[in-house]
Amino acid sequence: MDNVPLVIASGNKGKIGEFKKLLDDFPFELLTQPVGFEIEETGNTFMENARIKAIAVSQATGKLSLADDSGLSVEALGGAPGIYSSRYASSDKQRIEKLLADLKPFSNRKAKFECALCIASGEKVLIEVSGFCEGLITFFPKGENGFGYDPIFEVSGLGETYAEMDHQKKKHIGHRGNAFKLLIPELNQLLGSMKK
Ligand code: ITT
Repeated sequence: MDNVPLVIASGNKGKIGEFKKLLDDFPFELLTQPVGFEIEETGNTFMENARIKAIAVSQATGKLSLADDSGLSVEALGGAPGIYSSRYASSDKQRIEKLLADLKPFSNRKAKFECALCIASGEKVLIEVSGFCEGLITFFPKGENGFGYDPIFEVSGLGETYAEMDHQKKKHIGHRGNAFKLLIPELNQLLGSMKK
């Protein structure tokens, strides 16, 4: 069977880079979404937004698509920025600065990274899974790897931020990797059904 075209329904280079590595062993031809493609994330949950993105990109391209909606929920901030993680400020640097400033008055640094993944074909949702990772918000950025909020998210029990880990370690314990572990059997089943 030829590789199956799969559009990564994301404009976030960090996410796309992680998906390229996560999907390395699968028989997919990975494609990017149309240049300038934008869709309003009107959902109230990570999963609703993942569905909205996956369906919109699949309908626009006529191909199978994979969307990821993810974000960081901080306990002392009542779960903010949560589903608004990308809209919290206008660049990764500003988002980190704002989060550290907003959290300054609090000693509770507990936070949770979540990731919802959705695979759609046209308007049909074929697979949806989610994963999370618990941790603490650091007092200043640490580490050079990764993207987004990685330098200020320290994984519980490890004392290391995502940005201090290599890709393999983040894949093993991170929110996207945890969601991906649940996606693997479903993807194998989907690919199996496409061969028939
Ligand atoms: P797409 O919707 O096009 O995929 P986005 O960046 O807008 O891109 P989201 O709406 O899911 O994606 O917003 C997630 C925010 O959380 C965004 O600011 C990301 O950079 C950040 N984020 C998601 N996963 C992350 C990770 O593994 N490490 C650090 N930051 C992450």
